[in-house]
Amino acid sequence: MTETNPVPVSVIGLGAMGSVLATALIENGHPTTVWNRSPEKADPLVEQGAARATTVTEAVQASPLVIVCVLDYKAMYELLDPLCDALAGRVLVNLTTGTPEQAREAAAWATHRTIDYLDGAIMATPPAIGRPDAFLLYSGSQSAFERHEATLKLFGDASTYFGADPGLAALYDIGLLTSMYMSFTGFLYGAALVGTADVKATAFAPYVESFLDGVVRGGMGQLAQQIDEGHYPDDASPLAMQAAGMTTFIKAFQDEGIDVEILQHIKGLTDRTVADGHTKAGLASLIEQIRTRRL
Ligand code: FVH
Repeated sequence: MTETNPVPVSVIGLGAMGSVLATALIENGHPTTVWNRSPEKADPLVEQGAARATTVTEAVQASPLVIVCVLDYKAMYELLDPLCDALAGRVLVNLTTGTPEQAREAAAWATHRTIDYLDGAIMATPPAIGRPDAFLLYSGSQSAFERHEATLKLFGDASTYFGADPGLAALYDIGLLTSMYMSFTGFLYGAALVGTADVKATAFAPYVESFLDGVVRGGMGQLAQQIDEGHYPDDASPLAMQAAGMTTFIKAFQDEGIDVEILQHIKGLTDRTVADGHTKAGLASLIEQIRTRRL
């Protein structure tokens, strides 16, 4: 997608991610100014056509749209807090990973300084940036998103704006990544178990893929509906039955000398949910225990 008059953009932070973001902008005709703490990381981008800023202030002043993608929020504030006058009136898109609370604090920090703040979360690895399936999540200033949507979609066409609460992008980010970590970790546990009989992980993986595709993907909608309604009807696989099954799973892992901590945790959630009376409900009812803070 090439715009008629591509907006000038400044990219601050040229690590693995910031560099590919800058490349996507340069390749799509945006006048792009770059700055990085270690200046040599700007060299390849300058060769591609970017303008080098020698100071962060110079980078900010070069464009109405400023994108920051650094290691963490501490680094972001170290760089930008001293530059509030230069940032005032510009759009700041922060693609640094953070918590929802950090995003909300940053939005308040920005609003106080008349900076138009959009928070973003990148759901892609650097090589995937710009691919049609890549997506980023945005929340915060709606006007900033709408004004720069075409530019921001250069990074990932499937990108989505979630609304004015600046913490939403980070919430979705962490929710999605948690789902990913737990899915992959589940596979690792399964692979460790079948591996005790010399079954290769590559032989096991297609069964897991098919099982996840069918049972897990197929059941997600029903789980979600029950969670939203806060109503957990009798299930064909009632929790009381599942709790007994989990005891068997744990024994199978213990027999092979494999770590059972995660399974025991899930069993604990299940037992407490059953004790709360959800004996005939399905897995969705575990959310009541998951929501309960345990110190
Ligand atoms: N890479 C990825 O797969 C993930 C995908 C999802 C989103 N993350 C987040 O993106 C942020 C940046 O990640 P990155 O991959 O670019 O990280 P690095 O290559 O390690 O580059 C870090 C940049 O941050 C600069 N930096 C660090 N501390 C400071 C500081 N105190 N002052 C100024 N800049 C700082 C660093 O500069 P330098 O070390 O090159 O001088 C890099 O430019 C991150 O939030 C991921 O969670 C990426």
